[in-house]
Amino acid sequence: MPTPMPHKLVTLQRHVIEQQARFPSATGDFTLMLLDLMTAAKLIAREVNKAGLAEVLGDAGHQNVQDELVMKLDEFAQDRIYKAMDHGGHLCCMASEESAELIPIPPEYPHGRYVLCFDPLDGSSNIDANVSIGTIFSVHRRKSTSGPGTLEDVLQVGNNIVCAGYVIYGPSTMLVYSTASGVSGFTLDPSIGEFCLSHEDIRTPERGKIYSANEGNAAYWGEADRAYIEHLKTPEKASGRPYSARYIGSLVADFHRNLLYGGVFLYPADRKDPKKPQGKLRLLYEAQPLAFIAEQAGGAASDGTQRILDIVPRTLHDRTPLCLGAKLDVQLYDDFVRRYGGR
Ligand code: P6P
Repeated sequence: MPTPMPHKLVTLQRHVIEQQARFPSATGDFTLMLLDLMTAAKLIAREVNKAGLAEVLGDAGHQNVQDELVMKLDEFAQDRIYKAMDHGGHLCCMASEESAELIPIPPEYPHGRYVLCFDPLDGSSNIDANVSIGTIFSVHRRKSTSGPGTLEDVLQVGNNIVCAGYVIYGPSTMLVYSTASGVSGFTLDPSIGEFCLSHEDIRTPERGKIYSANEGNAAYWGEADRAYIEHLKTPEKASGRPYSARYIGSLVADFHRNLLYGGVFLYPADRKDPKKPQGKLRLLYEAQPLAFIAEQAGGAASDGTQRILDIVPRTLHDRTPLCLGAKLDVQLYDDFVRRYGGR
């Protein structure tokens, strides 16, 4: 019995090209850049999906049978994205959660109009337990006019994002992205090596029924954070409370479930680690891209006092408190922060 196929089989390539057609002046540069990124995602998916079987777990440094250096999965993901994106002439530079400094394009390759920020494998500490993990990315247009990209090209507000998305490596591999005209989800069909449209125009519910937060950190949160989570746990029929607690500890997995089912994710500033007074999550590689997706799907994202997309990054590795998901739940968090006089 042949595999039933949807009548309207839309691959990611076709979708990206159809998006390009909406911009008559488009050169195809942006499209080719996205297709290069998609290739990297497929290669990472292949390695992640066999992680339990092949020598791709654990620490880097040991040689495999071909005398290749076997890399940890997140180093592998970083390497695959870099090698997919460094030579196409679409980027002027890159920035990664895994790299302390800005990643230049090799001088032998042309420098393009875009900047790529990415977290190559977020949640990779979960891979040994076979928990879903993900790649998160966002794209800006460069601000400088030519040549190698600069920090100024990377440290841009989220409002300037032209494309953002994530790949979730779970029971199936999905790529979810937006070019500021809604959010679409594609599921990888490994038998044909194509991402196929499976979630057209994703809209997230205005009010959720799930909250995702690591309550083990509650002693280190602010009063507003604790009061907000307690509020979501307090029965009140009209607002659908108490919400269900769902926390995987892998941001892409928690976000993706909340995006589809309706929910709010909270990672506040916590006093647990004095080196991270703004909390654990990175502005450029986690908060900004997912805030872009959330807003494009009708949701919201704030740090409790302002939209994530309005925050001006100061350094490559700025961290930020993050409330992300259903619009009314994020607005309610902001109200709690105001009511308690700040985070
Ligand atoms: P905690 C994974 O390390 C990560 O960066 C995100 O994917 C996840 O949401 C968060 O950290 C989990 O952090 O402190 O709850 O373990």
